[in-house]
Amino acid sequence: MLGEVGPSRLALSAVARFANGPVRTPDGLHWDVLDLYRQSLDGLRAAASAAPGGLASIGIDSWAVDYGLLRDGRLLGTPFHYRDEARNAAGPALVHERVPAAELYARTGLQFLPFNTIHQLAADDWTDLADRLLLVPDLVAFWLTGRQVAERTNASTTGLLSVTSREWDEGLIEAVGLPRALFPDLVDPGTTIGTLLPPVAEAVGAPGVPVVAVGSHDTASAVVGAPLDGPGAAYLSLGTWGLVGLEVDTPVLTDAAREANFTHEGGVDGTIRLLTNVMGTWLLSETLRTWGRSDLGPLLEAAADVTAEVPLFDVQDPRFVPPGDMPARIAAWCAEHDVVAPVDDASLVRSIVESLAVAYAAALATAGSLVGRDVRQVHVVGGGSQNALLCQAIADRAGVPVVAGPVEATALGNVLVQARAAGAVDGGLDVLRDLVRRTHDLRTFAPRARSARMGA
Ligand code: LFR
Repeated sequence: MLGEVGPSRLALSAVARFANGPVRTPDGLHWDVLDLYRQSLDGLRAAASAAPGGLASIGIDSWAVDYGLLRDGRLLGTPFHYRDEARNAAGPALVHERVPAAELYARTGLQFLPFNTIHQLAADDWTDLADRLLLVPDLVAFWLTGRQVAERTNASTTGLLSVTSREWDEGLIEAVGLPRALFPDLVDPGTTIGTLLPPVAEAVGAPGVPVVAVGSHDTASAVVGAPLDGPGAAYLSLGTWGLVGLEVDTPVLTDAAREANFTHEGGVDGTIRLLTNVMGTWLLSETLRTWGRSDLGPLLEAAADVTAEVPLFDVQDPRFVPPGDMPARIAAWCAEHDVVAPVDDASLVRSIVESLAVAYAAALATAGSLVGRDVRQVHVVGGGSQNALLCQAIADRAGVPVVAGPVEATALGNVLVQARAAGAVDGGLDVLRDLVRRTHDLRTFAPRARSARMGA
């Protein structure tokens, strides 16, 4: 994405896009990280040639928790995908026998997810071979600049960062038996990581361009790009996952927060995202993949016309996390719970949409009660904000307006942090969000009474 930013200007253009899917080999589920890097270089070349005055800087973000292990600067094997079933089954118990879950929460504030980096590392028998661990955006930054750092927002998803000091929790690293030297120096968003290595600069046609740390966890950048105004504005960053929560200044390390599985992810400018991971559009995309279809639009249209009640199922059931046949898994869930399964494709899609909306509404209510805030509206950002049927269902089920957009909140948050580091904009998150609001069309979905739904 190429961004242009000024005091009253914020524009993005997509110069390249590529698919990034899991690859299964006999030893497990992986990311094709070399293809990701090659595609990134192609994208950077396209961006450099499309930028009128050349590139001012480059910022990298990706999903969280996954990492490459290196020795002497060389990648050891192909990074695992956090949806790998075997590692997720093995890792948590190995950690919990050394450090109880409640202590982990008190130290790191991280919600329990089987794929938190700390759990993955416990199930990874190559950590002894490595002298460095880099999370995915940090790995790409290393290949671009030769500098090894850990960007702090993403580091907060490892389960090894202290929620209070925001430094590596050395006691915890030792308790789980990992070498301290694996973990590089932390940097905050806005810091220059380095400049493109000369051969890279030549390959992409961008000599001397700096790589600047941004909220390298995609959700951190998405929430910068979410035009929240005021404490009553919640967010739902809706892509593969639905990340639902509130931005807070201080941790809420209560039993209630732990039991509700609310996390404390590090945000830009020292903010904290008190949120929980809910299933996202993964259910829809895996359903489409199972059906051999690529276009969700017609299915959503058909789903919108369904007037009969559709079954509601628990989208948080762990069976839906690995890639696979979601229609069959939903049918199995319904059979086990004495619920009549959706009768056709349109009803199945409607059932997914309504079940997701119920889960988001519940998470919004919990977020409000944990912080003691009245949630007045929810900002839905990311690809899922284009799904009008889902946005309306969320408004209806949560009983608050949904403000949908921007679709590219993550890329906007990324370029805004770079632009601020370069001096093109000046101010706190409120100023950055105000610029988003002034430059992007947002669509509001007002909640409807129950009688107005389901075509009644
Ligand atoms: C969203 C996201 C979530 C994280 C999950 C796994 O893309 O980054 O925030 O929990 O992916 O990394």
